[in-house]
This record gives sequence, C-alpha cells and structure tokens, in this order.
Amino acid sequence: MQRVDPRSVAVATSCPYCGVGCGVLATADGRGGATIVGDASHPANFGRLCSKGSALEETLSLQGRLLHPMLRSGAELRRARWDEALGHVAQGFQRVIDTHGPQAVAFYLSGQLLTEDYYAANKLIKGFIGSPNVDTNSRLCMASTVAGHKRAFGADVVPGCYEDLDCADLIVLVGSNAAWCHPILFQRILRNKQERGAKLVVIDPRRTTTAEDADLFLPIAPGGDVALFCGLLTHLVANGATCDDYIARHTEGFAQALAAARAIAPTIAATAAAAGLREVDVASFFALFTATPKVVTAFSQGVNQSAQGTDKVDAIVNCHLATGRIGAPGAGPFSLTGQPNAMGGREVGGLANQLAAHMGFSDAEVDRVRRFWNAPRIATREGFKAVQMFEAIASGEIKALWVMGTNPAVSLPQANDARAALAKLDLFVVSDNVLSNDTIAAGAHVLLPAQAWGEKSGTITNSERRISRQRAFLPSPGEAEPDWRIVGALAARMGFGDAFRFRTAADVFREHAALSAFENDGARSFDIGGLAALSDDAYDALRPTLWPIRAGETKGRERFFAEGGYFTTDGKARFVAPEPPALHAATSAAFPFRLNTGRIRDQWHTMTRTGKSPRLARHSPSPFVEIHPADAAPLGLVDGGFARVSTRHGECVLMVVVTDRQRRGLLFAPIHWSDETSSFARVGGLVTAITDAHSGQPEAKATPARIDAVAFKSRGFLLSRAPLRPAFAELGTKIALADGHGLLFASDAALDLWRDYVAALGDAADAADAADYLDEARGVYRAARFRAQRVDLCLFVGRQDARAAFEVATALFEKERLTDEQRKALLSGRAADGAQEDGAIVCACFGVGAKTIDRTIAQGARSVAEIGARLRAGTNCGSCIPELKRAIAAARACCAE
Ligand SMILES: Nc1nc2c(c(=O)[nH]1)N[C@H]1C(S)=C(S)[C@@H](COP(=O)(O)OP(=O)(O)OC[C@H]3O[C@@H](n4cnc5c(=O)[nH]c(N)nc54)[C@H](O)[C@@H]3O)O[C@H]1N2
Ligand SMILES: Nc1nc2c(c(=O)[nH]1)N[C@H]1C(S)=C(S)[C@@H](COP(=O)(O)OP(=O)(O)OC[C@H]3O[C@@H](n4cnc5c(=O)[nH]c(N)nc54)[C@H](O)[C@@H]3O)O[C@H]1N2
Ligand code: SF4
Ligand SMILES: [Mo]
Repeated sequence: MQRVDPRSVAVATSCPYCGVGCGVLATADGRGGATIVGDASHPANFGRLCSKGSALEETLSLQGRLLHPMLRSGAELRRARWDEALGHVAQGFQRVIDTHGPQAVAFYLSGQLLTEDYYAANKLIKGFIGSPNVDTNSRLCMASTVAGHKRAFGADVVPGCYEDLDCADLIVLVGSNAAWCHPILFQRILRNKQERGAKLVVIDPRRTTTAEDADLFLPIAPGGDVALFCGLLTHLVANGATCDDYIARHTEGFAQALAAARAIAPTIAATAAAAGLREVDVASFFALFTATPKVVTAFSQGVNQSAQGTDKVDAIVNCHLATGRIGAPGAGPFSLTGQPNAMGGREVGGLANQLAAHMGFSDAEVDRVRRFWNAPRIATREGFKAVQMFEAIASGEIKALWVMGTNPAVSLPQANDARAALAKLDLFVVSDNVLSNDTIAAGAHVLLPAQAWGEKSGTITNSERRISRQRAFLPSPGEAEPDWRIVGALAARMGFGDAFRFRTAADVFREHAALSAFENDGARSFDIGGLAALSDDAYDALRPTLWPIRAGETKGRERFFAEGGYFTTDGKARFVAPEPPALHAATSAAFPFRLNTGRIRDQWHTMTRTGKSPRLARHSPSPFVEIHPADAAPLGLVDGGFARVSTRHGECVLMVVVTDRQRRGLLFAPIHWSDETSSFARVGGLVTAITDAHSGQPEAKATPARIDAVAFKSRGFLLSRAPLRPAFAELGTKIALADGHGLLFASDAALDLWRDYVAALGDAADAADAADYLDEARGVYRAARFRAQRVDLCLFVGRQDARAAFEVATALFEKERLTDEQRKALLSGRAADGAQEDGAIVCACFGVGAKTIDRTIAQGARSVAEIGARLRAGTNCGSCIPELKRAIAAARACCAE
C-alpha cells in the first residue's frame, strides 16, 4: 500500500491579506514552514498570487510571536497561565461594569479576524456584557461604503461580483491603487483590456502604477469626486443616456439628486474646475461612460477615507441607478474591500452602528436578536464609532478596552492622541499574534496569544460576497488559541457560559448562519440559512460560496438589483442628493500642503507580518514622502534627501522622493512604518481625525501639512548576524534579512563612534577576518566582518545615499560562501567584477533588480514577455509587470530623444 506523508498534503485555504480573497494551497514542511502556491480552483484568483501572497512562506516563523498569556506587573509583562490571565480580565471587566455600567467596557475589533471570531466577540459585548461600544478598524476602511450602500439600497449589499470585471467594457477605478492593493483583481482587469478591449479610466490625485495602465487618467484634486460624479449625472441626463424606465420603476428621489448635481456641477467646464481637472479629460470620461452600457465603477480608499466619503459613494451609485447599469453582467458600482474579512465583519455586525447579521437597533431588531441569543441584557442603542471611542477613552468614559487583531496606536488618525488615551485605561487587554507592536507598547495590561494565519480555522468573506474557508495547516504553537475560543472562555468566566458552548469553529458558524436566517422573510439581504445545518464534515469541505444562500438553496447569488428588489420598505432604491464638495480642513500658510496617505506594493499595514519577509523588504525599504519637483525645488528638497513632514498633530522624518507622478500641492506617505520598525515614520500620528458625518470614517488622505528639508551628517546601512544594539542614529529603519538584522540609518554621530559600535557588536573575536576603511575627509567609514566564509557584519557610513551598495551588500549577505572578489565588492559597494549591479529590487519573486532589467531591455528585450523569458521577472505573481512596462516605456522615450 502506498503511504502518504501527511505533511505533503496541500491544504486549501485563503490568503490573509487583501479583500480579493485569493485561494491558497499550503503544504506544511513539518518544520514550522510551508510551501505556498495559488489554488487554481478558487474563483477569485484561479491559481494566481501577488507578491505578498507569494511571500507568505517567509512570514510563518515563530520569531516575535506571542505564545503565552502575559500580565503586566509594573513596567514588565510577565508570563501567566491562561487561567490567571482570563480571571484577571473577567474580574477587571466585572469591576468596571459594577462601578461604571456596561458601556464603560469597549471592544475594538478587526477585519482580519475570522467571521467566527467576530461573531463570538460581537455576541459577548453587545449581547451579554450589554455594551454597545464595539467598533472595528473597518471604520477606518469600509464605513463610508456601508453607509452609502444603506442609504441607496436599504442594505449593505455589493450588487455585483468579480466576473463583472471580466466582462465590462469600461472599468472606472476611483481612489483605488488596485495594481498594488488588489493586484489579482487588477490582473483580471488587464486581461479584460487585452482580450476584450475593455477601457480603463483611473481617477486618483497621484499617477499611480494603476494609472499607468489606464486609457484615461484623471489626476483629480483631493475631494473632487463628488463634483465629478455630479457632473457625470448632469451630463448623462443632458445626453439622454438615462434609463427612465428603471428610474421610474425601481428608484425614488431622482429629481432632488439631479437638482443637487446640477447645482454642484452644471457643465463640463464647471465640473473640471471643481475637480481640478482639464475639460478635455472630463469630456472624454463623460463620453466614454455615456456610450458604454457595460461599465463597472470600482472604488476604494480615495472614496471611503474622506470627510465626504458617504456622499462620494452615493454620487457614484447615482450614475449607475440613473442608467440602470446595476446588477447586470459587467455593470454596477463595486466597492473593493480592504481586509480579508472586512465583509465578514459587516455581516456579523461588528460595527458600532449595527447590532448583528445586518440588523440595526430598531426595537423589533433588538427584540429579535435578544430572543435568538437569549440575551436579556442586550445593548439597545448604537455605540461609539472608532474615533469617538478613543475620545471616550481619553475622557475617561470608557474604562476597559479589549483590542483584538488591530494596531490602533499606528492606524488611527491622530494616533499620538489615541496612544496617550490607551494609557488612561483601568484595564487594557490585547489579543494578538505578536509579542510587541505599538499598541501593546502603549501599555497593555494583559496579552492573550491568538492563533495566526495557518494555525486558525474558520471563514472569511471577500469583496464579491464570497465566503471562503481558512484552514489550519500548521500546528498551534505555544498556548495560542483561536480568538473565538478565547472570547468563549472569558464569557464562561463572566457567567455567560451557556451562550458560548462552541466546541469548534463550525459550531460558531452554524449559529451565525442561523441568526442570519432567523425571522428573515427576505427583508434582510444577508441570509446564509442554507449553510446553517452544515455538518462538521461539510463545513470542513465548504467550497467558496457567494451569499445570500437561503435555506434550501445550494448556490449563492451573483448579482442584485437588475430588476430592482431593493431592501427599502418600498423595494425602491434611493437617489441621494450629495452636499456640495468641500474638504473640511483648509490649508494655510503654516500648513500649505495636503498629506495623502496609503499603501505600497509589498507591505501590509503595520508590517507585523510582511515585515518579516526579506523578499518583500527590498522593493521599498525605507519610509518616504513623495512630492512634485516644482514643489520640492523652492524648499531645497532633493530626491533621496530627508524631510520633516508636520501637521497640527505630529511630525515624521522621511526620505524624500521627488516625482512628477505626485500632484502639485500634495504629499504622499505610506502608512506601514511604526515605532517598532522605524524611528520617526508613524504617519498615523500626523493624520487629522475629522470624520464623515454619516459614516464616522476619518479623512485619512487630505491633512494640511508642511514639509521642510532636514540634513544629517551621514547615512548608511548596517547588516549583522548578531542582534543590533540601539544605534545612535538619529533616524533608523529596520530591514528584514533572512538570517540577520538590518538597519538603514541617518546620523550626526562622529565616524569613530561607528567604529566602536561595530567593535562591540556580536562576537568580534575573529578580528583577523575583518576589514574596515575610514576616510575622514570624505566622511566615509566602511566595515566588514566575515565568519565561516559568510558575511558576519557589514556597515556603510557616508554622505551620499548608498542604495546601490545596500543592494550589493544585502545580496552578498545571503550567500553561504563568498569568493575573494565578492569580499572586496562588499567594501567597495560595487558588484564584484564580472557580476553586474542588480539595482533596486523590482521583481520580488525572483529578486530581479531595476538595473538588470534596464540592461536586458538595452540588449533587445522589448516586451514584458521577453523580459520574463530572459530573467523570469514578472512570470510568477505579476505584481511587477506595471514596473516592467514602465522601464520599457522609459527606454523607448530615451531612444526617441
Ligand atoms: N500592498 C497592500 N495591499 C493592500 C493593503 C496593504 O496594506 N498593502 N491593505 C488592504 C486594505 S485594508 C485596504 S483598505 C486596501 C486599500 O486599497 P486602496 O484604496 O487602493 O489603497 P490606498 O493606497 O489607501 O488609496 C488608494 C488611492 O486613493 C487615492 N486618493 C487619495 N485621495 C483621493 C481623492 O480625494 N479622490 C480619489 N479619487 N482618490 C484619492 C490615493 O492617492 C491612493 O492612490 O488595500 C488592501 N490591499
Ligand atoms: N493614515 C492612514 N491610516 C489608515 C489608513 C490609511 O490609508 N491612511 N488605512 C486604514 C485602513 S483601511 C485599515 S484596514 C487599517 C489597518 O490597520 P491595523 O488593523 O491597525 O493594521 P494591522 O497591521 O493589519 O494590524 C493587525 C494586528 O492584528 C494582529 N493579528 C493578525 N491576525 C490576527 C488574528 O487572527 N487574531 C488576533 N487577535 N490578532 C491578529 C497583527 O499581528 C497586528 O498586530 O489602517 C487604517 N489607517
Ligand atoms: S491579491 Fe495578493 S494579497 Fe490579495 S488576496 Fe490575492 S494573493 Fe493575497
Ligand atoms: Mo482597510
């Protein structure tokens, strides 16, 4: 009989990063690691993975993991037993409830929890502790879409599915850098463009990588979206492009919305002026939209994260309602969700203004959920939304907080205030995967170790309402537990054990599914009653499934609303008349720029996971701020130099990137670095906490800011096998290395201090195998140490940006055995003779750098396919294909000159 090694069996699970929700096949290696490939049978990705998904195997190590409960005693966190930790939390919550009432207890949850975790947490706090004060990081992410959907459709429903992106003739991306943030969907869009000739319009103040593939790019002024889509509505009407039958039969409020749109943007010229665009571009966009029935308008944080986010969503939806282009194949508004389970959190009802399972706080709904949960103390009103929740912590109204699966000390706006608020709590509980992040460092009293991706098991829902399983493929390490079980154990300690008798994630899921169907006669869109009676085996085997899937149904529903059927009382959609567009915080002489914030290709949020991957670190290793050349010059800002970016709320020091891809007057900085990974780059501290009146979502992309050049005596990098001691660098950013520790820094320290620092680092006993080089006059100090033919340490200090030397050194640091030539190369900072410089890494999968790509183009590779054939770059995940195209175009422009 053939024996199968159980470790070689691939487990089908789903990616823990973005809302595309790609299927992954993971094969554990029996040593804590795994091989990860795309799941060809998953309908989100059909086998493809982006750079982040492909690098998942580099994030699985247990280094830095929280593996045991911890309790604070004084300044220290000490290991505790589960028993003790849970007892401490239960008593602490009870004390606060007894003294201040249940509303003084709050939970702050995350779209990275599984649906089962989310359901259990929501049930405990709203149902049994009886506090409405539970919100989630989705408030910073999807809240405007939720509010916009509810106003227009009567329910939070995404009308279409991913197939629409395959069969639309026009795709409009608004405030979405999908090439980097939803890469696999973006590849589907590009395939549609290539194979079917679909047109792509991108609307973003920055010329992003996404914009480079657009047929038409609209570099909109921040906040100009409402004006643009009001102008479009006006134009559609003026050109007879509306579907009057659809408007009459399935909608209400058209006349008022049109009147408002006309007042805001009566003509193309007025629209262009209000949105900061050229008339010709606005006219082209309107003509394309008018002429193309199969149009999908997909949007993300440029729309949601705005003080007018809900109006932006509805201004877009208005144009689809008016043309009846909704819920038909290839037509509809489409919200791209951010986190893997952002949608699951909305289904469960984790937001402060929802109760559970798409029900709110009407008397009838509260009564229904109370009966279903058998929860007499259930919360009966909305609670604080995220930003208000942290204000209530600061004011002392909230006394006890449990943070689960999110890092608010980094990700909330005015994050310095949020962090200060955390210090005021009587009881501050964090469940997480990591031993330390900025939130934990803000003074958590109790740490509860949660299972991480690969260990936990449950379900997530992606942007198209598709529920997929996450399945464990690694053993559960230390004393980590799934979040739902931690919640259940705490509930039992607080005396609510009867309501939390879940043995498995499947038990939780069945109850969640049953609640969605409970007294649901079709009035609630979210109904997965068809999954409420799944056996454990059927749950284990569950294939990716769209919702709704009602009792008796075996298949989910792809689209909504082609024939009306909205979830309002009369079944009709509502047009919404938006407010005139205005950014809420004005620029001034002191803060003349606007700070836009967002994501980069190869990092995920606060880097607790992607930050472990050496491969992902190399695409964009240091925190930066982008600025237009014409803005940079008068301020003396140079590409590769440093700048202090400040707002009324805080300041950062970042590397300057001068680029005409940035709009004048705007700055852009990525959100990923925290105090854990860098010294002055926690950008959330700069962002204003102004929120949208309807959704409570903060305006994270338009804070008034200033920027000033900063100079340092020297800068450089340090790579070391031994852990680094705190360096005296003024500025430092950690770099992930496969077997070592890396630091990029800028410093005012004298050069000989660096020599002493290096001498004291690690075991310098093999001094014979060390070399260094000092040139005081040029301000250069370099040191290298070797052990067993490997690089043990490498330091570069100089006046110039040493990116090329950094690339050479990180590549050599990975080698098991160096030739003499390579040793010399390490100190010279130039690739060894015969080898050529690789440059900054473009293709993370195969480690191919920009210079290698440029040389290959110079040698005749004229297309992405030819580069792929010669270098493999771009042939795995495809995330770098836009950059390959840019290199080809740049070479062509160069030849033409
Ligand atoms: N690589 C990577 N991918 C991710 C994530 C990650 O951390 N890293 N996070 C995931 C999550 S949770 C989310 S929410 C998504 C976010 O995905 P996206 O929304 O695509 O990402 P962002 O970079 O936040 O912002 C998108 C764009 O909005 C633009 N923008 C700013 N202001 C305006 C405006 O007024 N109007 C318009 N039209 N555009 C504007 C910005 O310039 C930016 O390019 O990404 C998901 N995918
Ligand atoms: N300025 C600005 N701020 C922003 C944004 C922006 O564009 N600009 N974007 C906002 C958006 S859209 C989002 S989604 C947020 C994201 O911001 P956060 O949610 O704060 O960021 P993450 O780094 O994803 O934090 C997740 C934490 O949960 C832990 N974790 C992961 N999985 C689990 C699990 O299964 N259980 C538990 N208990 N813990 C787990 C991780 O280790 C990590 O510490 O940032 C928001 N903040
Ligand atoms: S697109 Fe990338 S990050 Fe998003 S789910 Fe797919 S593999 Fe993961
Ligand atoms: Mo998000």
